[in-house]
Amino acid sequence: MYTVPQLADFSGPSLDAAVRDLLAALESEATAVVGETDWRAFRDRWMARKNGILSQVNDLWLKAAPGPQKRDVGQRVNQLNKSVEEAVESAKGRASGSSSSLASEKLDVTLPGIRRPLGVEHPTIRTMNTIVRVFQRMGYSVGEGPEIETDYYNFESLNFPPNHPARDTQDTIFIAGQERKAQRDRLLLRTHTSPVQIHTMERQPPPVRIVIPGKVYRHDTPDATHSPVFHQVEGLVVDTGITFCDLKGTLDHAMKALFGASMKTRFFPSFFPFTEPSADVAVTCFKCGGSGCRLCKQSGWIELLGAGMVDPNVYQFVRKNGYDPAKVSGFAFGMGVERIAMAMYGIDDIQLLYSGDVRFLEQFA
Ligand code: FA5
Repeated sequence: MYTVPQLADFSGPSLDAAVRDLLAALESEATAVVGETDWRAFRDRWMARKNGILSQVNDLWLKAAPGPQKRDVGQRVNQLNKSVEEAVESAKGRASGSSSSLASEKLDVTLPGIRRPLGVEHPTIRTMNTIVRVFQRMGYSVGEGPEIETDYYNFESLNFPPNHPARDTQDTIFIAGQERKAQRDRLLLRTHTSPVQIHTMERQPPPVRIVIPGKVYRHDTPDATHSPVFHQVEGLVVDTGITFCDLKGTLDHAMKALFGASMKTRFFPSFFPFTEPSADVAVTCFKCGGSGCRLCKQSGWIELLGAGMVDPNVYQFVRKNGYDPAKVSGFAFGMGVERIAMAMYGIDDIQLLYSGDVRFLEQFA
């Protein structure tokens, strides 16, 4: 490793030899620099104010030179300063792999580019958006609500009193460790989008015309038409003089807008605590055309949604906000989005929608 020598004499040949040795050391150390860390060490070894090689040259050669030789030594030392600066600068370019190494690279503009595959909407989300658009065209607004709900919004305010047997049809996941809370404040994963009916009526007085898409959770065993996590689109209309005819006409129009003018709908009597009367709405089975198969459980019909006239008891929970059952009436419905996607695209197993199999999903691109 090079060290700056003390000069025995300051004659021209002796200075020439010393300068030659120093420049040789500079060149070989500069070529050994490969990375950022190397370069820093190289720079400091040669240029550090305290004890760097240049500062030693200054002390041992320039300051030590006798008066008559000072001028000659000074010129050589200036030259050395420049050489070191240049060597450090060009080593920097190589160490960072930047400009100088890029300059030596060639760009072949004829090579094919990197093609990034474009994603598309999942068929479930696409169906949900299609349903929402059908209702937007009828003048509905669009809302949202939380997936984690309190017992009050998911059940109690929808007229499912504590311990009511109808709660069993919508068992779900409850957040643990809430025993100390009053039952109505306990948190759970919502089993349907209907709690957003109450949130909406708390936020705005009648008239209301809204659809609410979202994800819901149930303790349901997976099979060809059931999943423990699925999507619904809720609808709520409240105004003066709304009747069951409005409900039937609206849903029949929506089903025809989704499936085509020849699609038949059927209203079966049903029960929901928050609607009276209530109905399950089904469409002709798209697989067997109505003759009966495994998918429709031999009934010829696929149930797509629940609906009914808002039960006057529900208005009691939002009465302060202008919902007087003597003055207003309304209807509500909740559609299973996956079931509608299945009917729209002829998918005979709901589980395919959650499998994440690209070969399946690509068909909807
Ligand atoms: C309800 O969830 C009511 N909240 C619907 C409602 C809203 C009625 C407003 C009256 C007024 P139901 O449990 O039937 O109802 O579910 C509605 C739809 O969700 C069903 O018709 C079906 O299409 C779909 N669905 C229900 N359970 C599942 C499941 N496990 N997997 C996939 N889809 C389901």
